[in-house]
Amino acid sequence: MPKICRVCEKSLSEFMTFGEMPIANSFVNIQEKKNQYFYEMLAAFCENCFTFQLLDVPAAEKMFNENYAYLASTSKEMQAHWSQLAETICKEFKCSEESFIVEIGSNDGIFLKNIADRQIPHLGVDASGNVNEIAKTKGVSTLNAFFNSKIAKDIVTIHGKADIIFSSNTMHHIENMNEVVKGMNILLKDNGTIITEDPSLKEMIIKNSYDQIYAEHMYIWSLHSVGSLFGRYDMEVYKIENNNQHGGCSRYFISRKGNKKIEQSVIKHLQIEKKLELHKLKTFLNFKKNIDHSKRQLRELLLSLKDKGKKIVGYGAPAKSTTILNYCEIDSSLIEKIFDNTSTKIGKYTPGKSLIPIEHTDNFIESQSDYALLFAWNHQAEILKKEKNYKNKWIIPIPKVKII
Ligand code: JHZ
Ligand code: ZN
Repeated sequence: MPKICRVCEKSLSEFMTFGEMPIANSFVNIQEKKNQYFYEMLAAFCENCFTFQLLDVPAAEKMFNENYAYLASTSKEMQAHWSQLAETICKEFKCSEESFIVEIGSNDGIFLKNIADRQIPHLGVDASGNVNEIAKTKGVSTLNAFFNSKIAKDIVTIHGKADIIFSSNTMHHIENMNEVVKGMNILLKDNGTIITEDPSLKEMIIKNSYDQIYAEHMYIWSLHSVGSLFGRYDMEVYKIENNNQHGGCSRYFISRKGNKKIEQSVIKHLQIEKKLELHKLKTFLNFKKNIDHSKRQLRELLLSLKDKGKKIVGYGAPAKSTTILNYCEIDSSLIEKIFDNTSTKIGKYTPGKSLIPIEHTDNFIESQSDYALLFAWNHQAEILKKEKNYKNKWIIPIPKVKII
């Protein structure tokens, strides 16, 4: 039976298995170690609408619930990033007390806090109750729900339509994206703007950052595929911006068709994607080869260091580390512990077969390791600055396995 694309319902081309995977953000405690949920992580590409996606993924409630481990505000750099964007959006779209901004996937309020501080009417919708509660403490109004067309109608009834629908690092987490875009279509004013930001397929292919792929990241979007998705609802991308967050993200500005002039950035970006052949299956077959190569290199390096009696720890336990650890078959015999500053992860173990204990980053220096594998490679500058007293070696896993 061919598998069907979630966006356009045509047949998918499966190009790779990562093997058995746990849910990336489901860090486990001692009692949960033996009773984990696994699924086979299979990657596929749709040659019709150009969407990169995973095949079967765990039910949304298994991934986004009261125990959701990722707190966006753990990084100062991320706080600055969203505060700057809020300022830009407020200026560019002349937001005022008359405006209404809705965020889908508002996490701990890292973005909407900046909107709330300006007294602009807003609403954050997030499926994970624990992060909603944190957002509320920052003065952010939130709704604990999975966004869909029903929720969109309810919001319109209570608050009216939105001038801006914002969504960062969320569009790649939601299985039924047609339902989300239907909801956006209901919620958006005729001249409103949708702004979404997600890890970019272009950057993932260039950097070989396969660790962006895990169940929660069931899509990695490109301008080609975002265009296909919103095109189904008579909307189009009129502007695109790129930044280095999370290893390389694209920010899409979307309006109803013909409402805004298509900017040069869109035309240029489409050309770059075509040059990289992001619309062709052969690119993903080649990606698979590069991923296999990276696994071999990382394992060989860790095994040879262990042979020499070196002590190796990890730094950062991002969701991304679940893919690297499980796909590269790394456990606590190779990496003793991982240091991370997230309260919801400390004292737990990395999920799946890796089961590496996580400790607070305050204990990093005194652990006296010879090598620290930087799983949070996208925060390299911030972390190396913070840990300037660490005098030994770092192993950087992405884009190429290297020691610095
Ligand atoms: P970080 C998350 O990905 C999950 P992750 C999610 N699926 C998503 O889409 C993206 O974000 C947006 C730690 N750390 O940001 C904190 C330190 O310990 O790369 C985090 O556990 N010290 C929602 O999980 C991890 O590293 C530090 O100084 O891949 C980084 O996770 C810093 C800066 C981070 O996101
Ligand atoms: Zn498709």
